[in-house]
Amino acid sequence: MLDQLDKVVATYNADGFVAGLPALSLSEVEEMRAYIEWLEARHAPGAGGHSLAQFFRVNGHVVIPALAQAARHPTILAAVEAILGPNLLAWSVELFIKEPGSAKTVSWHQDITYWGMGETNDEVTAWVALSEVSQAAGCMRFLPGSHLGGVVPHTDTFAEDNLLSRGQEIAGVDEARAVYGPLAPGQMSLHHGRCFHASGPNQGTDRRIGLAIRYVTPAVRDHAPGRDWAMPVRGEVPRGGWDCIVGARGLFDPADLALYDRILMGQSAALSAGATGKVALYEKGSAT
Ligand SMILES: O=C(O)CCC(=O)C(=O)O
Repeated sequence: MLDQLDKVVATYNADGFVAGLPALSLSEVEEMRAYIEWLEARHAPGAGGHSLAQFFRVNGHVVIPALAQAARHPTILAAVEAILGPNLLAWSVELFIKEPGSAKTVSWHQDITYWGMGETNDEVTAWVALSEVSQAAGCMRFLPGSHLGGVVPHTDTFAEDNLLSRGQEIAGVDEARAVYGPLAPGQMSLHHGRCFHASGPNQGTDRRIGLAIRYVTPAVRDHAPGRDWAMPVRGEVPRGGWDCIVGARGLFDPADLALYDRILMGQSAALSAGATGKVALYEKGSAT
């Protein structure tokens, strides 16, 4: 196992991503998917002035216990710890869902551009497949080695079929060098916040469901301005820097809903910085 993790770290350091790693068992996938679909059937309006769709895309772990729990999964944490070290916090838990036949895509981007964390290496996203995430289903593709440079300019497009908050995109990516990262249900990829990545439409017959968990270390806050919130999941709880949260206490708990508002308000300035239009995803009442 340790030997395998060494290889994972070496690939991640060289390429900025690694795909096809085991994360959840098939029964865990089934349980999580069934729960997500139960929420969609019963709780689509959401709570506290936020739609379920917004909770799914932004900080779901603050109000939905199963998403907070997923960020503590030992198999995922073992791989993330091999990359980031023993002290880990979950900054965000999100779902990226593409319905079968949907034209939704994700343009080429670097995650960290608008996170208000500078260009840190102390973060990684674990993206876990909760369905078959093949090339036809619109899996992610990555540009190997692109994390080794800095953050490059992004242009807001606000394109309707773009799943990103402002449809931001990097121009002129050499797509011929891109590598697809297909995943079987329960597998995950890990990617660096500066690694260029994108994904195409879902041309399959099933939903494409991905659970993206963004991990950071205490060190991220040493040089970042303002304040920010994260949920310690392994190792020491930071004594400063981060505003530490425990994660959802119950589904849409009133205290968590109030915290959700504070976090969204606190983070939205960075997440919407420099936008050429309204970034609805980070506004209360977003139907996203
Ligand atoms: O789900 C996708 O296709 C893209 C997800 C993504 O950009 C991310 O997790 O950083």
